[in-house]
Amino acid sequence: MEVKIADTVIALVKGDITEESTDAIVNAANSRLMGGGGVDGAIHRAGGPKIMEECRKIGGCATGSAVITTGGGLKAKYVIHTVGPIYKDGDHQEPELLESSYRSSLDLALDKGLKSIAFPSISTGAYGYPVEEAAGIAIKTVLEFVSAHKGLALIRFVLFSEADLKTYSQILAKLTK
Ligand code: AR6
Repeated sequence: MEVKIADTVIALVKGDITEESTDAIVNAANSRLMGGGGVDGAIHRAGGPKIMEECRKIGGCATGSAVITTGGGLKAKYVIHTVGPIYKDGDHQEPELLESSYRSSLDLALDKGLKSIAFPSISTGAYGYPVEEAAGIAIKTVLEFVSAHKGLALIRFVLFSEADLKTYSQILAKLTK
């Protein structure tokens, strides 16, 4: 599914984000930037040790913030590492922090002059964020961002399962009708 808002295409696909050739792909990292499982593990495996070397130099990233490294051996030129919140019960600033993860990543892409960016479903794996709520925040944040900022031609969500793609698609359709 895809929609165009102002100058930006927002696209939803099912796939493996490590294969994306957007200018940047976003990593759902942890605050120590030390790698892990899920999408983080897949990105470091596919991109090689250079990304981890750069992460070590950066040293860490607060929850809700984002940092950038090169893409190592990936097709994407850059990896934007953001740290989503660990979901407890929704009353521990999880929505604000998740919104901040998406916004910080988009700000960084714009500051770097990038034209395209691919996101995974941040926080909805190991960090346990209920996917429907997280998808609502992700899509709403992206829609607000593209109405306020020119410069990004493509924002793509790369969802790992058919169920997640369906959830994100329903929410994008609802928020843009
Ligand atoms: N491409 C796209 N999406 C993927 C891929 C992939 N190759 N692999 C997994 N996903 P998670 P989090 C999906 O756990 O919840 C790590 O250990 C996955 O199915 O990767 O933010 C970090 O080091 C899910 O829908 O990220 C942190 O410690 C989504 O990506 C912690 O996990 C996010 O799942 C971060 O947890």
